[in-house]
Amino acid sequence: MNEEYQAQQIEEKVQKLWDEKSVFKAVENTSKEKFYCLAMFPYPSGRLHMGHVRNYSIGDVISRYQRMQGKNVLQPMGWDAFGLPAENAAMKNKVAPASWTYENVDYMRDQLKRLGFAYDWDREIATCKPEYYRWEQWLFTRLFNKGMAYKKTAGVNWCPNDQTVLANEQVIDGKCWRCDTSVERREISQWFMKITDYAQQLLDDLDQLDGWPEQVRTMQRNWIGRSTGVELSFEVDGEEPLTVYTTRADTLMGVTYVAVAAEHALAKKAARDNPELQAFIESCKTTSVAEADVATMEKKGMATGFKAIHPITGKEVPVWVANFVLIDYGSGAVMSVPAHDSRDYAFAKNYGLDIKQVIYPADGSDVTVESEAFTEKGVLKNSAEFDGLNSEQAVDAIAEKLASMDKGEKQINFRLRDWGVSRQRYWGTPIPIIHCDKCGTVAVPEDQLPVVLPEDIAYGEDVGSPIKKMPEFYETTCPECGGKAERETDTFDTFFESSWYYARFTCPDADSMLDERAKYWTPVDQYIGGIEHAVLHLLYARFFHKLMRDEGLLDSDEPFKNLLTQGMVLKDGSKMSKSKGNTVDPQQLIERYGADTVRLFILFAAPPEQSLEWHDEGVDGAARFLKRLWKLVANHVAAGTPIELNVDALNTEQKNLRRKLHETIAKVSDDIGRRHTFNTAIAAVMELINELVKFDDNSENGYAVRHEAIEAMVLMLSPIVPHITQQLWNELGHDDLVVEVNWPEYDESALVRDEIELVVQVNGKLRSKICVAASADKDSIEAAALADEKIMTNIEGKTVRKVIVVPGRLVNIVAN
Ligand code: ANZ
Ligand code: ZN
Repeated sequence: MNEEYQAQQIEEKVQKLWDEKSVFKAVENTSKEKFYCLAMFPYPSGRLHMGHVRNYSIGDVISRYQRMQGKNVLQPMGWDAFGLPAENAAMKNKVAPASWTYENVDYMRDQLKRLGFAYDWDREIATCKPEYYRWEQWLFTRLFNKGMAYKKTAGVNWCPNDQTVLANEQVIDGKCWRCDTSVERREISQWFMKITDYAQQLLDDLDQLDGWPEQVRTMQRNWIGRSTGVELSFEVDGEEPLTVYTTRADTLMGVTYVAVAAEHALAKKAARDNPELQAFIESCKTTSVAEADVATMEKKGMATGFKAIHPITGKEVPVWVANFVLIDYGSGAVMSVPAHDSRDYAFAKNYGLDIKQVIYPADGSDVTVESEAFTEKGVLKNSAEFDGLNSEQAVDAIAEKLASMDKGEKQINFRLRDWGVSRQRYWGTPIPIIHCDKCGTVAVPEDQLPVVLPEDIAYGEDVGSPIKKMPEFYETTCPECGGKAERETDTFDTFFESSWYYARFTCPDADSMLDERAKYWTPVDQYIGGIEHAVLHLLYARFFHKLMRDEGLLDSDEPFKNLLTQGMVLKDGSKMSKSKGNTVDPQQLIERYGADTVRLFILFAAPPEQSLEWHDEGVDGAARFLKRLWKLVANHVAAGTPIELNVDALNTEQKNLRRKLHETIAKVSDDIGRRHTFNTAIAAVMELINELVKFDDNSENGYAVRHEAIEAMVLMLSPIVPHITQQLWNELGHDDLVVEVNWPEYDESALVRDEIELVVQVNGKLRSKICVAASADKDSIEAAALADEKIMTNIEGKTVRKVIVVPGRLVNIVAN
């Protein structure tokens, strides 16, 4: 065996071996328990970054470990290949987004291969390929025909720089998440997916997901935002009654005005002969519709001149237009209770509107609304027949009263809105719809799918989508009347592709969206990715899973059984990113140290859920560890050949080493398999190595004990550093593949301690150590301590006053 560890050479050789034998090809096999492990696929931005290396190393360890547990493992990889960066790069470098993307894919695929991840590359998917996106087009046309996808004109967040619509979640503090430009509000015709039809299921099924971090489940719950309230109406003279939704019907008697959204019909009507109001409504359009902004934005409004009639008192209250009322939540109108709602309070103070307190603390203490709203629940006053009720009772009583008057009823509301999926960008999946003047909106028939996005396009400075200017793309005939018609030129939000790729990996060559293989492999047993996807990507994928289930394509309710959200990779305390210029290029490290060192370092540096602070010295440390491992095995191999271990003839030292080994196996199995704390697993193996280095016993049984330990250690490290361990495994005399070997099991009998070590102190100072039988009683421990040679010398000439025995730990002798 070579004296020196030569990473590059070994890694090349081992990877070739895996390739030749198609070791990671996953084949359906119903006689074996399956394990589907998936790390979120990358956007092909150009090169891998450390976050990718971390994500994929975690997934690879779990996959390899599960395989050694005897499971039939699927671990695929692919590319989230559509999206805006390709267009930006195209404009900058004057290359078509397609060729830019494919070049990046080729480079990054090589990088992943170089890192030795156990992927079934035969299942590789790139979402920008028609063979992939045709099936989401197919699903969309089915959903369109079912009414689950529809078009409507909606106020949208518009990024004037990227020239596209942004989802609410893509607006951060009123700015575009990508380019930081202030977002505007625009009214345009858009495609929507009726995710709201699944709101209750998406909420309920979260209860099944006990393999997810609680924090992520909570975020999803809040995003779905189910509330129970009351929907009630105010009469408006000469107009349709004004419907409002409230979660605080108990405050009804404190209503002093009502407010409608700028887009509300009543606002539009009032603005007809009121130019000032018209101008105000226009000005509201520059604010984004992102709900997150509502809390912090300045509360602005204007009176409409309309008066509404309070449903219970019959008194008139003014109707205002307010910028913080959202058109697509509830009914787009609110009953305003400035005494008990902070937004209404700020607004009332701004415009001198009445403030009427109707809720008081339940404990009888006094509170006023002179300087701020009192937003807690309590007991009603100034509320006529409802006085004295507490908030909960009042909600019921008021709801009942309104119901009896036919003016309101209890209602459940969700904050979740339908998913706007249209993007005005080029590099995405064409929405498979045809617009015909005669027949309206028609889905592209199945036999005309896919609608292929032209890839060979000239890309210039123009930020607009080139297919919007390509008659050869959009001119078509109507599938219904055969007349001239136009294709939709918007493309899908790229979340569309990432919502079902996990399912397509199970049958990437299927002649339909999914085939029977999908039922075998799904759900994903372990999903791994960044916490930044805690809400949207995961919610949309859960939604798609249910859509596909309801098409009969899947037979489970949820896509991801267990979820691991990995922490960020930091340098000098902040996130590694190109813009901060603090990135470490994995490629250079791989070239310098080899893949195993990089993998070992990234897994050792922190537990996967926590952020990982980058230290260059850490990489050196990992490299030294592998050298040490190599040397240990080389020395062992040079010292003899394996012989059978005789468990009944072990001396104490040999027993101790064996115990350490089996304790380590137990710990590492739990750390990798259950806790996913790879760092502590590695630390445990390091300790074992220290013991092995110290263990200098070349007797037959000594050699055999060390051999057992070294073999088990090689197997335990193999999911983490798969190349070096394969080579060492061969050097140890095996010609099979480590991945195909079973994970070592610990031997219960080796864990039993028949002797324990005790510290012996004289007057509180450590003087010696003794070994006693684990079952020894106090008297025999005392006797053994006093008979110890070092102790005898130490207490010579002194009188023993007292001997204290702390079982399992120490003996203290008081002598003077
Ligand atoms: C009166 C009231 C009094 C309210 C009070 C709150 C406190 P959640 O819990 O998120 O469902 N609301 C209703 N529709 C709205 C819209 N389109 N735009 C902005 N705000 C709207 O929120 C429900 C509450 O949000 C409702 O209860 C309503 O204000 C407001 F002391 O009604 B409330
Ligand atoms: Zn037609």
